[in-house]
Amino acid sequence: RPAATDHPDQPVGPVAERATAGFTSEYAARPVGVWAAPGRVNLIGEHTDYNDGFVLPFALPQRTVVAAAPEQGRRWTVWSEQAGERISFGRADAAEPGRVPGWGAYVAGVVWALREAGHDVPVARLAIASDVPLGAGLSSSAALESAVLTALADLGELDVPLADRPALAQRAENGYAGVPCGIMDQSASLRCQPGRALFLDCRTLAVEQVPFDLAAAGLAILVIDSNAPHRHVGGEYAARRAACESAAAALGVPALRDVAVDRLDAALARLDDETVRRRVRHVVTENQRVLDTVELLRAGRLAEIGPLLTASHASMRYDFEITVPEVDTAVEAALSAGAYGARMTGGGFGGCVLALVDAAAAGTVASTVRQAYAERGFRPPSAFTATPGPGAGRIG
Ligand code: GAF
Repeated sequence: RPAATDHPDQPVGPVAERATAGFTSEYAARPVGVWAAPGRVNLIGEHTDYNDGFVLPFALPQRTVVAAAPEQGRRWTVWSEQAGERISFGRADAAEPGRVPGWGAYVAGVVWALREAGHDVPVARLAIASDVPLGAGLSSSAALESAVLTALADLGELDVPLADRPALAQRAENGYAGVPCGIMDQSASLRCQPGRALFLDCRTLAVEQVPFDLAAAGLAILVIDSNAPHRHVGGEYAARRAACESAAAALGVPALRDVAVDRLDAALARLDDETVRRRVRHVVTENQRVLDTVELLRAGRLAEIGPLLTASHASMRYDFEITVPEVDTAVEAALSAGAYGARMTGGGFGGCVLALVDAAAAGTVASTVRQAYAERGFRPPSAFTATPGPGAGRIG
């Protein structure tokens, strides 16, 4: 029976060929199927997901591919091209968070989360290849979780509705790998559609597939990898999350989502810590910027979202304090070269910047950013243009 997530129209690209070839050489057998899940770029709505707020990501064409087949034995075996190694784990390992370390935790975590939810997860052999850049804030871990989840659900014919999958993949990351992320990245990887941005209400998990046809508007999203070295990302992320949660408690609301933007000043007046006030202001105004962006996209006014993107960056820079000099430089240089708007995307402290540009200007904007980097002695950035691709599904 066809899975709900099938995308038979997807071409089997080089990554899929590498996963399949890897499977064949590692296991001396053919996979029974091939599944893929994308990385993501978040158009707007940063650090709003764990505040029960709004996000608007789209799927990248870059994907993580899993070639897989069921296995008679008792251990899951997983080969990763990127890691250059093969690991295996049994039921006991998958029953106890932390027993499988490193990249394998994201695979064992999916088995764990599915089993915890009562599913009879098939034992399998997997081979994984990916062209989602690692550690660039483009959700390589969510792509891995989502690809593995989609593959195992199909292989075992598990009854896991698409709408329930992001929470399972997030649980793998929170509960097994120990990363306190929100639900955005897994939702993007699993639920995005080509040519659309995914408007997600992180409280109700309601989604709207918002038209985002850049090419038709003569526009492009330039993704610039800041190449900034990672700086305490995990600890800072957890600290921002804790500050938001304690502010919500102090304000007597379930989450910062419940602070209305027209009541923001009154709410801020009730908080005595200046840093916490700025954190709250970011989240509340960022939620409103997502809503405003969605309104413009619904009306087909794509270029007009530029100022919202740039305002989002300023909010992350001065209020949430999650940017670094490399990303600020990339944003400023992109704007100086004529971008409609630019902002850091993802959790922060490095990672990528996105710039909304005329399609014909993408090269000029990228070279202006490179030049600004050279002047400041930063490691050269890399850049590519991104079009919204499909979410996770079976591709072979
Ligand atoms: C990371 C997290 F994984 C997401 O859940 C989200 O909080 C994001 O940072 C910030 O918007 O990607």
